[in-house]
Amino acid sequence: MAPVRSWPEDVRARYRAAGYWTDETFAAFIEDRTSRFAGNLAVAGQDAAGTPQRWSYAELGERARAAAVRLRGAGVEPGDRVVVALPNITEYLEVVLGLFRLGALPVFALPTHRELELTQFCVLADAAALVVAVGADRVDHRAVYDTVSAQVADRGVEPPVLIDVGTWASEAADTAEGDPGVRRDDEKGRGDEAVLGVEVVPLPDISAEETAFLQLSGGTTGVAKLIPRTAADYLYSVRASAEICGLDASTRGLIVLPAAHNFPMSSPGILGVLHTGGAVVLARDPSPRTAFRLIAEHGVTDVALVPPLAQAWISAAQRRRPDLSTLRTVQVGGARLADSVAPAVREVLGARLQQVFGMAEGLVNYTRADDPDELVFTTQGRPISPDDEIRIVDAADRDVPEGAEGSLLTRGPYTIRGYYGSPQADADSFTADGYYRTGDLVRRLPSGHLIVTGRDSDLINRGGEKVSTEELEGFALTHPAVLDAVAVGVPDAYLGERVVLVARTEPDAERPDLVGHLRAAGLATYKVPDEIVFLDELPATHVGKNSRRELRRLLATTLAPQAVPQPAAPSKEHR
Ligand code: OOB
Repeated sequence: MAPVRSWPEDVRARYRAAGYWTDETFAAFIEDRTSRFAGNLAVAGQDAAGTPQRWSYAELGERARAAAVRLRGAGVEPGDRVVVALPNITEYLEVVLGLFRLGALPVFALPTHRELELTQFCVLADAAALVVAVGADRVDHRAVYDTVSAQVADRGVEPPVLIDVGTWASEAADTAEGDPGVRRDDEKGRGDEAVLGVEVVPLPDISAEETAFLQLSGGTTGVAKLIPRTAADYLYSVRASAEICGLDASTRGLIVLPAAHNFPMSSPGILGVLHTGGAVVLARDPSPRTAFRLIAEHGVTDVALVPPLAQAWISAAQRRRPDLSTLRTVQVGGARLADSVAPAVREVLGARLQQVFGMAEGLVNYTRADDPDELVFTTQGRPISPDDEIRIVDAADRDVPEGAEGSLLTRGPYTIRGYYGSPQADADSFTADGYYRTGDLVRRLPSGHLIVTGRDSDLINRGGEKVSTEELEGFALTHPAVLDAVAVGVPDAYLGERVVLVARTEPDAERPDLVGHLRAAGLATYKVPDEIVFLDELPATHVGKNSRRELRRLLATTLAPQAVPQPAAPSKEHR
């Protein structure tokens, strides 16, 4: 395993003494919760073939043990890294819990990652296996795997083996006939001792403070980095999140974002629900139609959304008037929710809004249940832990005056001190005394709540004038015809960067006069976009956030003066 810069021993001792860090490993967590809540419903969803599944905690535990045996049969050893790239299907939980049970380390890729990213992850993690679900979607996973294998080999690393969970359900059905005690592992053939449900792999010999899995750095720009998380730090954030968010055995948590992303996994997400004995409801796709059906069918109480999805739900709910009466909390995070959209969560979806500002590297902030609306609508919450250390600094790393905008630095009991085997990334992203440089610009209120005002790099520098993309987007979103808006800086020979606002409207809607709208809002002239581009759809990152990088690329090719307009070029409107 690659070296990792970790917490100093005195800090570890402090986190243990405070009760944040316990000895519980993921394997122990799974064993404990699946027996403690044995009779409760744990999971409802579809398997790779689209067959509905409902598993109790007892069955989930049994499946985790069986998956551990199966994974070991496929050549995965304790300590191995395994890249998991699965959609929100029930096999995802079998695989992840099975890897933890075996003591192997999941590397949480997303189902939309392809050759380029998967090769990067396999090389960075020196992965023993790549897990996909052939047949679960229209992707030719075998062809992707062949390319990844070849590219990984080209880079001098042993290629991963392919593990296809697309066949797991049918193999189990072929050999089990309903009785888990006689299910057999086909790879080993009938007759030997590898009988699933009978053979059990030993509990892994790892401590809770060792790296247990690798998350991907979620920034919408930059090169891939792997984030090493331990059971001690991660399960602390899960327990504390579940408590802050009020989860209990009655929780029905709908997972519409990619299950492997940090937000739906642990804030409080799947792990928070399993911690408290509630049920995880997996949505195969994030459309409002599917989600609304699942909410009514399963009595969903909690869901986590990114802002574009929250807006899609709000506009769909206004049209369709679905039964969302069981919904208690709609969490919105991952990107800045416009203040102007926030009230609609209660008005239209009938649920409490909770803003979540987190990062896979650690720090997570929540608005709290007893916060006044003003804070819930306009801030991104405050940190989970009293021991989350926050610094807000200027370009020279000096603390800014209280309440002023600055770059957010943080360290704490569940924020990493270094990436997985990337000394260069560590030097760039951490201070000498261990603070993580989030890259986010924030302001802090006296209550401790943070307002995300932008990214260090999301300021458009228009001839020396700084334009906050978030601010501009917020104003654009106050126009009723604008469904979504992203402001980006596009290279400009005169200004350095000029401001382009990309707005999404209904496909056949008349183009709104956004320049007039923004001027009327009293926005400084330098912030009024130099160009406005209307698109029916905005390019998205793998987790569904608007992708600024992809937009910049699109704009550079379709809007650059030297570029020949493409047939599918977006419509332009110059001011
Ligand atoms: C979550 O994690 P990542 O790793 O995909 O992205 C982290 C970055 C943050 O540094 C920030 O730039 C942005 O995403 N972000 C937000 C935000 N939540 C995340 N920016 C503004 N407002 C928010 N509410 O995105 C993530 C991880 C755990 C929980 C929630 C989100």
